[in-house]
Parts: sequence; C-alpha cells; structure tokens
Amino acid sequence: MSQPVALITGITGQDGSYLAELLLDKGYTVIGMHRRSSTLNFERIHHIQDRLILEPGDLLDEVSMMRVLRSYRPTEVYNLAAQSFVQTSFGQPVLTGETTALGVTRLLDAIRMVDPQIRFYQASTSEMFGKAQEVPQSELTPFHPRSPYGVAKVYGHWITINYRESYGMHASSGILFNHESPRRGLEFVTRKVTHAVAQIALGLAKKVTLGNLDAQRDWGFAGDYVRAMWLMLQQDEPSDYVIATGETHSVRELCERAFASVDLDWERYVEIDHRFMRPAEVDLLIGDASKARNLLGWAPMVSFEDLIETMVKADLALLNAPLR
Ligand code: NDP
Ligand code: GDR
Repeated sequence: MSQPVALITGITGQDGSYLAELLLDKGYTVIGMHRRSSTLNFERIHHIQDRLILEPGDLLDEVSMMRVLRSYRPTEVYNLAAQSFVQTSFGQPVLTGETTALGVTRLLDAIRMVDPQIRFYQASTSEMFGKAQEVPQSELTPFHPRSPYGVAKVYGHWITINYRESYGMHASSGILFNHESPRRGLEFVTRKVTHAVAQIALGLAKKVTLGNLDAQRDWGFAGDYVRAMWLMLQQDEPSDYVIATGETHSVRELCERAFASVDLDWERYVEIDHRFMRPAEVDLLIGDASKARNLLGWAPMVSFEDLIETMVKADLALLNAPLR
C-alpha cells in the first residue's frame, strides 16, 4: 500500500506539532501549511522539520490551499489553523471571523473542487458551548458562544456539517476542550502560570498578573488529544466528537498546583489585573467524552496534576535551571 499523505494547517502551532509527530510515527507523508512571516517561527517543529514538507499558504487565500492540495493530493486534511486566542478575538473580531470561520469554508471548498474523497478534520472547541446550558457538555449540548472566537468556531463547525450533508464529504469535527503542554503559547493561562512559576522560582520575576481566577476549565494534554483527531478520520463514517477529561479545575487551583510544585505559596505571587478580564466569560467547562470513549476507544492518559508539573519542569529547563 502506498504511504498515506496528510495535510496539516496550523503546523507551527501547539497541536500541529504533536499531530505531525503522531502521523510521522504512523508512516504518513506530512505536508505542513504555514503562513509567511518575516521571521521563521518553526520552534515547535524544529526537531522534525527535516521529515516534513512545509508549504506556504494561508486560510485567507483559497488559491494557496488549492495549489497545495493539487500538488500533494493528500488523503487526509487536518484544519488546525485559526486565530485561536479568545482575548484577541474581542480586539480583532473581523480578522478572527475571516480566519477561524470563513477560512474553514475556503478550505472545505478547495477540497470539494480538488478531491471530495479527502477526509477532513475540523478543530472545533468547547468555547462553542460558552454559557453552557448543561453540565457536563456533550455533542448534544446547545451552543451559546461568548466571544467572537467562539462564534467563528460555531460557524466553522456548522459549515463542516453542511459540507458533509451537502456533498457527502467525510468531514468530522472534534469538539476539543482545553488541552495544554510545554508547547502551549505563553499567552494562554496554563503556560502563563507555569512559565511565571519557573521565573519566580529562579528569581527572574516577582509576581504574575492574571484575570479571572474563578473560571473553570477541563484541561487535558495536547498529545492525548491529537490521537483523537487521527482516530476520527479512521472511522467509516464521519461524525462529531467531544474530547475532554471529564474533570474541571479553576484557574485558582491551577495556580495552587503550579506554585506548590516548586514549594511556593501562590497567594504571595499572584495579582489581579482587570486587563486580563474578558468582556464576556465562559465560567465552567466540563466535557462528557463518552461517545469518543465508546466509538473511538479514546481516553486521556495524562492527569491534570501531572500535566501542570510537567509544564513547570519544562519551563524550568527552558530557563536553564537544574530539574528538581
Ligand atoms: P495555536 O494558536 O498554537 O496554533 C494556531 C495555528 O494556526 C498556528 O500554526 C498559526 O500560525 C496558524 N494560523 C493562524 N492564522 C492563520 C492563517 N490565516 N492561515 C494559516 N495559518 C494560520 O493553536 P492550537 O495548536 O492550540 O490549536 C489548534 C486548533 O485547535 C485551533 O484551531 C484552535 O482554535 C483549536 N482548539 C484548540 C484548543 C486548545 O485547547 N489548544 C481547544 C479546542 C480547539 P502562526 O504560527 O503563523 O501564528
Ligand atoms: P481559553 O484559554 O480562553 O479557554 O481558550 P485561556 O488559557 O486563554 O483562558 C482560560 C481561562 O483562564 C482565564 N484567565 C486567563 N486567561 C489568560 N489567557 N490570561 C490570564 O491572565 C488569565 N487569567 C484568567 C480566562 O478568562 C479563561 O476563563 C483556549 C484556546 O486554546 C482556544 O483556542 C480553545 O478553543 C479553548 O481553549 C478550548
């Protein structure tokens, strides 16, 4: 059998790097689409760069996606690219809509024209539940997004279903709850905290400034979650799946846990700044991943406690400290 070929958009992001590793290990030829920038941002894929085919392209530019699809004829496309930071979506709602919502249509339509047999994965999100109508949230929970990002992702989710229903495409959506790792962007709260903890432990900073400590999230490990993406595209039928741990923790607990891992009391170092509060907040997310467990055989393997400890250790190592 010939080698399977996968295209990943958002290859330079957290999930793109873990998914690329997984697919390479499975023997795929991996094409990574990245957008042009004046400085290279391949830090997350540096270690596998010589095994990847990297092609410039942008979700804002359908022509670039058609070109990549025609050149490499992938059998699977994973759409991980997005303006993914919720806070930024309040300041740049139109760009967020162009990329995170309409970008999905551009890619789906390019696939439809080049080869509608290509299997497609859309990176949907628990942010679509927003002001959740029920707890825990499953595939059947109604959406009530609370940010331009969440609204854009609802569009991306429904256009994926629409292309599935209209053109019979094998298009699936993973409704993934928050997932983190040492490769998480520094602006997201877990990494912001673990990086600050490492800096404080090493005497490089004195405090960390946060927003809403009461927000609760269902945090898992990104490496576990990309496995679910791949499993979705191996099914005979396309569908939508919630991927979550089923456990929730507050930002306050995150701080407690992260500071405790270097024997510090978080209350001495955390300050509140209203700049980090959002115009509308998602208060409580907790996912019910029973469908994925039953149909995909998927389960998370890394606990919240281990995840946070690993992230703190990685940040200490990054700042060149001896591991504790
Ligand atoms: P990141 O923010 O780490 O990565 C986003 C990627 O999208 C980057 O590679 C970025 O490129 C790329 N990108 C942004 N805009 C464009 C564009 N116009 N054209 C092409 N590429 C673009 O996100 P994650 O890896 O954490 O998340 C992956 C996907 O999953 C996203 O769609 C996110 O919204 C979604 N998601 C994430 C969850 C999480 O907890 N991590 C949970 C649920 C969904 P560049 O490096 O150049 O900025
Ligand atoms: P989220 O992640 O918005 O859930 O989106 P983020 O880590 O940004 O926020 C989580 C919660 O923490 C609160 N918070 C802070 N957040 C940030 N970033 N910085 C702070 O200083 C801070 N203080 C408190 C937030 O208010 C929020 O309630 C992530 C992204 O990866 C999305 O792309 C993805 O879809 C969802 O997870 C699931």
